[in-house]
Amino acid sequence: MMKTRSGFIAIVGRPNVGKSTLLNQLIGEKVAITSDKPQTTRHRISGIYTKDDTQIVFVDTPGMHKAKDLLNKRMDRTAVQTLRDVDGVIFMVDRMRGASETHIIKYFESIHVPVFLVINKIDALKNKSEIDEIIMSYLNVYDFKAYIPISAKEQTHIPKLLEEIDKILVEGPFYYPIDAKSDQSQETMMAELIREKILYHTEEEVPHAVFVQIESLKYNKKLKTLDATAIIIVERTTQKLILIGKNGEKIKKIGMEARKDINRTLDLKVHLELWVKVKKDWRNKESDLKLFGLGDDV
Ligand SMILES: Nc1nc2c(ncn2[C@@H]2O[C@H](COP(=O)(O)OP(=O)(O)OP(=O)(O)O)[C@@H](O)[C@H]2O)c(=O)[nH]1
Ligand SMILES: [Mg+2]
Repeated sequence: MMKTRSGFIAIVGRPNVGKSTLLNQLIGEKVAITSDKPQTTRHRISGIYTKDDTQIVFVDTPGMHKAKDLLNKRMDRTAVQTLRDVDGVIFMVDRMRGASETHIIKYFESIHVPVFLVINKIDALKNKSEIDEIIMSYLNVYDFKAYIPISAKEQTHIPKLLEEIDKILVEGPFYYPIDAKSDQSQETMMAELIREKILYHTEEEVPHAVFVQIESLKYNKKLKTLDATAIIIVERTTQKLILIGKNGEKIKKIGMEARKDINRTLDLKVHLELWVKVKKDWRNKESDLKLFGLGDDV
């Protein structure tokens, strides 16, 4: 039998630095949703990279920050716990070291695996010398395995990052079939794609107050489509009104874009029905979080 090599690599960092964008580029497919709003990723998502004799499971995590509500505290903990189960860590940053980066680095002291400092968004820097300034601010605070400037968006230096990760892999089994790309169910991915459109079309507190749940999925033999009903949960009636929009225009647009993306990303023809429901303060209720798969035991 062929000898195989494998490993689990966590991707951690502050919210909005580009972790999920990198995951998607590494896998070559949309595995995780992304947005310009912080706290987009809420649970850990594995993206599976398989090439020749090598399989790397990249574990995307929610952005780490000082959390206020129970949901965000849970998200933070998810990221911290992921650090314990991996063979290496990508610590992603997009600026010089500040208090929040220093806070995250503290968690690396108790794990005994290599940590790569990945400086993302170099396409947005005006000057190459800024990369050096950023790297300098991280020297002497932790013994990073390597310092790798990249642009996840423009796919700059991603092979270099893979090369560095490859060096730390050891002999091990393939944990997933060779054609697997993600550990997410189709249903979860569908809900995530709907949430991504909501993130795009709403502002301020609304994106954070939303949870999407697929209520029913039925195959329609006659039309050869999947009939899906999704419930969009918000925390207040005002948020519900914002989401629905004037004459229902906003929700219609969200539904249309989600349907198109589900078709493109999951290769599924769906008929999508969206309902908006208010569940007061769900982000702070253990019972609701549990119901949504974000409970204490995850
Ligand atoms: N200019 C530039 N923007 C980027 C790059 N990578 C990601 N972005 C943008 O940064 C924003 C955040 O990207 P995400 O991938 O959702 O960030 P994240 O770290 O997963 O965020 P959370 O899930 O909220 O923690 C999006 O608007 C991306 O398009 C990059 O290399 N260059
Ligand atoms: Mg993310």
